[in-house]
Amino acid sequence: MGLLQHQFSKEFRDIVDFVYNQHFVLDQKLKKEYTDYQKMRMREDIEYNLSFLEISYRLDDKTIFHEYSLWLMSLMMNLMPHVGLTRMKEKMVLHYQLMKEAFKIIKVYDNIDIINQMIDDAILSTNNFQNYAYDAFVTDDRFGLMRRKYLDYLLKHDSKSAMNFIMELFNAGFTLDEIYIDIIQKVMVEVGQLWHRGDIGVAEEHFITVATQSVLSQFYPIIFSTTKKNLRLLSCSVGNELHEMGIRMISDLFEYHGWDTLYLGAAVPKKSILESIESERPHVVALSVTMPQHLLLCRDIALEIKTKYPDVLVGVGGRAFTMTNEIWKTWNVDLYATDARKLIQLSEEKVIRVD
Ligand code: B12
Repeated sequence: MGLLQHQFSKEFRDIVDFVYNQHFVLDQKLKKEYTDYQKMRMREDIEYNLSFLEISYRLDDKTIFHEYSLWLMSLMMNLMPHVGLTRMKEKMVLHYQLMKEAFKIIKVYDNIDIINQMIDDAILSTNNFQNYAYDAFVTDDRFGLMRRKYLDYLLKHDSKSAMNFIMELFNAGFTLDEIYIDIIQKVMVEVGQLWHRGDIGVAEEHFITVATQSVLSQFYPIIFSTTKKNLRLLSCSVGNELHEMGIRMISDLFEYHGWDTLYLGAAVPKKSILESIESERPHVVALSVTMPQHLLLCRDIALEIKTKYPDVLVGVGGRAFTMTNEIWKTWNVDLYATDARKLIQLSEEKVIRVD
C-alpha cells in the first residue's frame, strides 16, 4: 500500500505510533519475529487503515470506513488464508480496539463519539464478515464474452492480440463509448478484483494497465479528427492520486464527441487548476478521485472553482465516490456520473442551458 501518500496531522501520527507500539506490547514475540522490513510494512498498513478512518470522520461520511473495513477483511483473508477466518477476525477486531484506545488517550478530534461509532461499525462488519460479494464479470450482456477475450489475451501477456482484437471490434462497428466503457472499464475493475483476491500480483496488474493504455492510444488519430462543437472540457485527477486512466478515458471520449479537451493528468496543484480555468475558460471541469483520501481536497477545489467561476460547470466522479453515502449531493457541484457516457450526456444537457 506504500504508494498512497497521505498527509496526517501531528496528533494522528501519535495515534499511529500508539497502535503500532501496542501491537508489540500485546504480543512480545512479534518484536523478535518481525524483520525491520515487516515492521515498516506494519506501520504503513496502520497508517493506511487510519487514513480511511480520518477521511471518513473529516467528511462526516461513515460509509467510507464501513466499505473499507469489508474490503480490508477480504484482502487480509486473500493474503493470509492460512490464518483462518476466526483468527483473522480476532486480529482485526484487536486492531480496531487498539485504535479506540488510542483515540481515548490522545486527543485528536472533539467528537470522539463519532470516531467510536465508526470503529464499532467496523468491528461489527468484521465479525459478520463472510465473503466479499463481487459483481459477476462475464454477465449476459452482449459485451461479456468480449471482455473475457480481451482479459485473457492480457493475462497471457499477448498485448499484440489484445490491441488487434479491440481494433477489430471498432472496425466491426462497435462505438468507442462501448469499447471504452462496456469493455475496457469493466475489465479494469475485474483486474482490480483479481488483485484483491490474490489471483494476480502487482506486476501483472501494472502490465495490464500499461498494455491497456497502449490499446487506448491507438484511437488517438480517430479521437482527434472529429468535428468540433466549440465546447471545452478541462479534466484532472485530484491530489497525489496515481489513478488517472478513468479521467483520461473521459477526456478521450469528450474529444471524440466534438469537445476541445485539456487533460492535465494527476497531481495538479489547486493553483494551477485555477490558472488553467482562467486562461482556457472551459465549459466543464471534471475532477476525478479514486482513493477516498483525496475527497477532501476535491471538495475544496470544487468549492473554489464555483466561487471564482460560478458559470463553469463542475463535475466530480471516480471510484472514491461509490464508497460514500452520495457525498457529492452535499457539495456545490453541477455534475456527477459513474461513467464517461453519462457525464457527456449530462454535460451537453446542462451546458446548453447555461450558454
Ligand atoms: C489500474 C489501477 C492502478 C494503477 C493506476 C494507473 C493509472 N495510470 O491510472 C496503479 C498501479 C498506479 C494503482 C495503484 C494503487 N492502487 Co489501484 N487500481 C487500479 C485498477 C485495477 C483499475 C483503475 C482503472 O483504471 N479503472 C478503469 C477506469 C476506466 O474506471 P474509473 O477510474 O472508475 O473511471 C470511470 C468512472 O469512475 C468515471 N469517472 C472517473 N473520474 C470521473 C470524474 C468525473 C467528473 C465523473 C463525472 C466521472 C468520473 O468515469 C470513468 C470512465 O468511464 C483499480 C480497480 C477498480 N475497481 O477501478 C484498482 C484500485 C482502485 N486500486 C486500489 C489500490 C488499493 C491501489 C494502491 C493503494 C495499491 C496497489 N494496488 O498498488 C495504489 C494507490 C495509488 C495511489 N497513490 O493513488 C484499490 C482501491 C481500494 C480501496 N479500498 O479504495 C482498487 C479498487 C483495487 C481493488 N479492487 O482493491 N492502481
